[in-house]
Order: sequence, then structure tokens, then C-alpha cells
Amino acid sequence: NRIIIATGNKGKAAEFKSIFEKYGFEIHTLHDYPELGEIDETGDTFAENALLKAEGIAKELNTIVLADDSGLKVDALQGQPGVYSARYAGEEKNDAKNNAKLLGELSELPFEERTAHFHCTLALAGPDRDSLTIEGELDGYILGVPRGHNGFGYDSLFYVPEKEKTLAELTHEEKNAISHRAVAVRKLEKVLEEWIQN
Ligand code: ITT
Ligand code: NA
Repeated sequence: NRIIIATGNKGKAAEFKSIFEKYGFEIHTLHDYPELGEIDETGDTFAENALLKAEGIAKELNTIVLADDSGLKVDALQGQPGVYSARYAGEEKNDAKNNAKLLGELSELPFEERTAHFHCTLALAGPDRDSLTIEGELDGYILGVPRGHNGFGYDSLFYVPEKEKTLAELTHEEKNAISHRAVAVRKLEKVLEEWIQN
């Protein structure tokens, strides 16, 4: 059983590989298909962008494809960076610059007002079938200084109160048990077999 995940993000790809391993799926990503062009993420919502990626790649490869559109929603910033999380600090995707920009925006705020949510929308698409979207979220706080070196993106700034750690201080296994991506994949698991059969 093979699943193609329409992502070029190495952090996401690693997480999908370890999350889906236990379901016995072999995971391929866009790194395995260098001939495919990048999909323009022109949507205003996570769902629109996830569908653009899944349906675009499904059409090119004529097979079933899963895509992830995800990001960080900060309450004090009215939900920003949101769908712009990957390119918050500029056109190039740069985690260090994105984190620095976020810290600058929140510099005046006390801890209690730094609430944030990681969001993940998964989209499943395939030839001759209706697409499906599924969501997952994780609640936390944005710290004033980074902590930990695991993970990717905004993980070192995202404090999870239940763990008393940032996502970057958790092991991969610990993050993959609670993350927005893991929550969405657990929901997907319940409908995947039936969707594939239809
Ligand atoms: P693909 O579109 O190729 O999948 P991308 O990185 O551009 O890769 P998105 O458009 O969905 O993907 O942007 C997601 C961004 O949100 C990502 O680059 C991080 O900055 C942030 N993000 C999402 N999930 C995260 C996580 O688990 N930990 C830390 N940051 C995350
Ligand atoms: Na996006």
C-alpha cells in the first residue's frame, strides 16, 4: 500500500512517514517526483490550498494523493500568519526569519496573551472521486525565546502547557502523538479505507 503526499517540506514528510508507518503504508513525497512542478497556493484558506495541492498532483500522477496545508494562528495577531506561515517573513521559505518576525510582532505581550494554535488541513484527492478534507489543531503559547532543536518551522517557539515543553523539546514520537498533523491523521484513518475503496 502506497500513499503519495504532495509536500516538498522535509519536516512534514518525516512526520508523515513515521505517523503512517504504523498503518503499514509506504510514503512517497514530491522529493520522489522531481519532475513535477510546484503548485501555486493561491487560496485564502487551509482547505483551499490543501485541495489545490492534492488535486493538482493527483491529476498529474493519475493516482490518489494526500496533501497537508498547515500553519500557525496567533490570537493576538488575528490568526496570522495563518495560511502565510511558510512565507511570513518573505517570498523565500525561511524558518529562522519567520521565527524572528513572529517574536518581533509579539515582543510587548505577556505570556497569557500569547495564545496560538497550530492548524493542519489534510486533503485527499484521486481520479474519478470526490475530494475530502480533514482538520486537526493543537493549542499552545508562543514563547519569547526559542527552546529545543527538534522539529521544524515554529516548533521551538510553540509551548505546549500539558507537556511543559515546546514542540522542539519533544521527541519526534512525542510530537507525533499530539500534533495538529497527528490529530488530523487519526481522523483520516477512520475514513481512509472506505474512501479508497469507493
Ligand atoms: P508544502 O506546501 O510543500 O507541503 P510548505 O512548508 O510550503 O510545504 P504550507 O504551505 O502548509 O507548507 O506551510 C506550512 C508552514 O506552517 C510551515 O512551513 C511552517 O512554517 C508552519 N508549520 C506547519 N506545521 C508545523 C509544525 O508541525 N511545526 C512547526 N511549524 C509548522
Ligand atoms: Na500554505
